Amino acid sequence: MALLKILHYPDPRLHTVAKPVTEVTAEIRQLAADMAETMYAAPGIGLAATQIDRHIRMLVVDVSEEKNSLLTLINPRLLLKEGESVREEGCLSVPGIYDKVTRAEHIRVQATHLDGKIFELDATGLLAICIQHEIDHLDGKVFVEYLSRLKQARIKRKLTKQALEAM
Ligand code: K1U
Ligand code: ZN
Repeated sequence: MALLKILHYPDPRLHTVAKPVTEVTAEIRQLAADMAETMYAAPGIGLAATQIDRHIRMLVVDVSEEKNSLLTLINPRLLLKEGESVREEGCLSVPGIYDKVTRAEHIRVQATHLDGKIFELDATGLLAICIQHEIDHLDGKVFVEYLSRLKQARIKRKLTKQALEAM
């Protein structure tokens, strides 16, 4: 297994729209395992392939306290969005920044499993929020884009400065 490098905002590669996975190969299964390891090590509760500069439609999530409920979603597709929930979000690609985002409270998502089978999942609460956040990454959208232009500009300045200082 391997720890993968996570891209940081405002890296333009975070705005790439990911392509569907055409076949669940051994390479895809290995990438999913590496993504899970990277997510747990960060630590985080989700990770999209976009964040590790692989532009394919795959994400991992585990919102459990015990870190024993890993879900891998390949080619996820939102079938239903219901209600509204406002929650503070963070992002491994936007370190140190947390802000409130409004999303659907209940979702139904269709996805392909690592065994190649298609399944449907109903999610509410943090799991629903996290899956929506990760699907946004696959569509090239970072959560700060829900914030005001002023906040986005401040975050961009702060993270660019941090990146330059780290060089
Ligand atoms: O996509 C990502 O960058 C992962 C992100 C997922 C997420 C968090 C909160 C709301 C929506 C989506 C994170 O995991 S940020 C880190 C985090 O939330 C966390 C870290 C350790 C323990 C508990 C939470
Ligand atoms: Zn994120």
